[in-house]
Amino acid sequence: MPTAYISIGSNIDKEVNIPSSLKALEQAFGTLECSSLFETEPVGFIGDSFYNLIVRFESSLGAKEIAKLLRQIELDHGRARESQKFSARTLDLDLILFGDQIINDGRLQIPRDEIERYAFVLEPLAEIAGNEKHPVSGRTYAELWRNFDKSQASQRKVKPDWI
Ligand code: PH2
Ligand code: MG
Repeated sequence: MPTAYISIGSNIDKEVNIPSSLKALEQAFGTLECSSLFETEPVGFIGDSFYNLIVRFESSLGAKEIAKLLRQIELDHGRARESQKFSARTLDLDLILFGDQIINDGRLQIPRDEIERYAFVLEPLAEIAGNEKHPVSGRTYAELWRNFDKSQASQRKVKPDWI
């Protein structure tokens, strides 16, 4: 079964939405492995800080089915349907990787280019999958994170008592 990696982000009621989303993901997909939780400054706009993390699970579902379930969990958590990319959000769930699959059909992009672009995705990914290779570049996530320009990134690991 391919391994799915989901990037999770929230900057509205994040102390509620993150643990609740983890419960919903576990119900939908089974056992999750989680990265550390990071508190991160918003990238691309000014606003409240985010919680971001990466989870992974194995799944016999297809990428489209997984993405559809993620959309439903977002909506269940009060996500506005047509929210702007660079705006506050209750919950953002993105399928960023699915095995070695490469998909670009206009709706789904796997691997997501956010992996190489944003510290809030790459740092937690490198933490739980450092030795795995990016299916396009062939570089490991540890290597990508080592070479990442961290001068703009403002984030730290946090451990709230619900984690
Ligand atoms: N998501 C965005 C835009 N900016 N910044 C942080 N820190 N974390 C996010 O998850 C995030 C963001 C669009 O999805
Ligand atoms: Mg996103």
